[in-house]
Amino acid sequence: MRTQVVIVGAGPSGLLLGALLAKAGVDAIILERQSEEYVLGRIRAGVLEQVTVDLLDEVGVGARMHREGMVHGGFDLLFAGQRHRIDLQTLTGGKSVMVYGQTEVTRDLMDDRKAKGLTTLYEADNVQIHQFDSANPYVTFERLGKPHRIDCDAIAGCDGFHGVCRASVPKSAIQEHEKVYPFGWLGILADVPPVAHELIYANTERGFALCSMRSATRSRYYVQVPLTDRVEQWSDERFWEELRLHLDPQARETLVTGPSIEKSIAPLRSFVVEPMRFGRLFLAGDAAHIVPPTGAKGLNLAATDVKYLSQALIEFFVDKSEVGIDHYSQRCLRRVWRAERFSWWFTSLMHQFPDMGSFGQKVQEAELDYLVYSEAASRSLAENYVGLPLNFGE
Ligand code: FAS
Ligand code: PHB
Repeated sequence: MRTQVVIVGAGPSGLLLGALLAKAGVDAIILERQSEEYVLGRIRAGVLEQVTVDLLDEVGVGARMHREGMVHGGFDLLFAGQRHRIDLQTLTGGKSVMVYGQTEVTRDLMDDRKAKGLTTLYEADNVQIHQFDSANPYVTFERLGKPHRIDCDAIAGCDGFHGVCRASVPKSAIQEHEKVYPFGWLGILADVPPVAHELIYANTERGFALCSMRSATRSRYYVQVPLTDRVEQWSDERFWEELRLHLDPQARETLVTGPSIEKSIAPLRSFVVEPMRFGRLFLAGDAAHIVPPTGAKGLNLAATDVKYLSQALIEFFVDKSEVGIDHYSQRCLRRVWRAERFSWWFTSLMHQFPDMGSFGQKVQEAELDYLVYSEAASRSLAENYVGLPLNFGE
C-alpha cells in the first residue's frame, strides 16, 4: 500500500487531521490499535474552545455539536464555601466555550470519515514506523494475523502519550519536560441532571472537585484523590458522599445522584516533548504534550496542533513548499507552553498539595478571593480559559 500521509492513532488528533487533509485532497490512511468501540468508550474531555468549534465546522462535522452541545458563557469558582461566577462573555468581549464531550467529537469525525469512504484501519497491531528521518518513510503493522506495509511521504504521530511514534525517536534527538502531580482525578459519568447550569470548579480543604456535564440529563463529576487510590475502592455511594462534602449548601441541596455508567481515575501530569518534528515524522496532540485537565486544554491543544500540521502538509504536498513543515514544531510549541503554564497555574491554585498545610490553603483562598474581585485577574483567567487567539503574540 502507498499513501501520502500515514496517521497513527484515531483519537481526536488523528481523525481531525485526516478530515483537514481530505478537504484539501491530501491522501491519508489512519492506523488505530484499538477497535472503534474501544476508542468511543473512553470518557475524556468536555469543553471545546471556539478555535476547536471552528475547526469542526471547517471540516463539516459541526452540525450535531451545534444541535446538542451547550454554549457556556461562564463558570463558577467555589472556595471558602462561596460560589463566584466568572463571566467569560463580559470578560472576553463576548467569547464562550462549547460543552460537548470528546466522545461525541470522536463519533462525529468517525462517522464523517466513513461517509466519505476514507480509510481507517482499526485493530492494527504492532505498528512500527521506519526511515522517518528520510524522504521515504514507511509503516509496518499486523492486522487479522497478516503483516502489512504502507509506504508514504510523511507520518503523523497522533497516538497519544503511550504511543509508538514518540517512543521511536532516538533519545538523543528529543528533550522531554515533565511534572507529575501527587494526586489524580476520580471521574464519574451518570445519567442525572447536572447540579448547576454551568461548571463549578471547587477548591476545598478536602481537595479539588469539578461539576461538569455532557447534556441536561447526563453529568460528569470529578474529585481529587491520592495517587494510591484505586477505582475499586470507590463505590458510587462513597463518591457521591465525598462530592457532597466539597459542595456549597445550595449545590448540596440540588445534587441528584444515581448509578455510574463510567468511573475511572486519571493521573495528572504536565509533559512536553521538544521538538515535535523529526524528519518526516510529526507529533501532534497527547503524543507531544499532556496537560492536567483542570484548564480543559488537552483536546483543544490537540486541535490547534493538527490545524498547524494540516496547513504545513498541504503546503508541502500542494505548493511543494517545506516552509510550513520546517516551522511546524516552533509554531505549535509557543501555544503549547502557554496552555501548559495556564493548566499548571490553575491546577496549583485549585488542588490540595501534600505539603501545603493550613497556610497554603489560606493563600490559595486569598488568591481566589483577589481573583474574583479583580477585573484584571478575572480577565486573565477568562482569556486563557476560552482559549488564546491563534495569532496571539504574533
Ligand atoms: P488520544 O490518546 O485521545 O488518542 C490516541 C489514539 O492513538 C488512541 O485511540 C490510541 O488507541 C491510539 N494508539 C496508541 N498507540 C498506538 C499504536 N501503537 N498504534 C496505533 N494506535 C495507537 N482533556 C480535556 O481537555 N479535559 C479532560 O477532562 C480530559 N480528561 C482526560 C482523561 C484521561 C484519562 C486522559 C488520558 C486524557 C484526558 N484529557 C482531557 C486529555 C484528552 O482529552 C486528550 O487531550 C485527547 O484525547 C488528545 O487526543 P489525541 O492526541 O488524539 O490522543
Ligand atoms: C469534563 O467535562 O470532563 C471537563 C470539563 C472541564 C475541565 C475538565 C474536564 O476542566
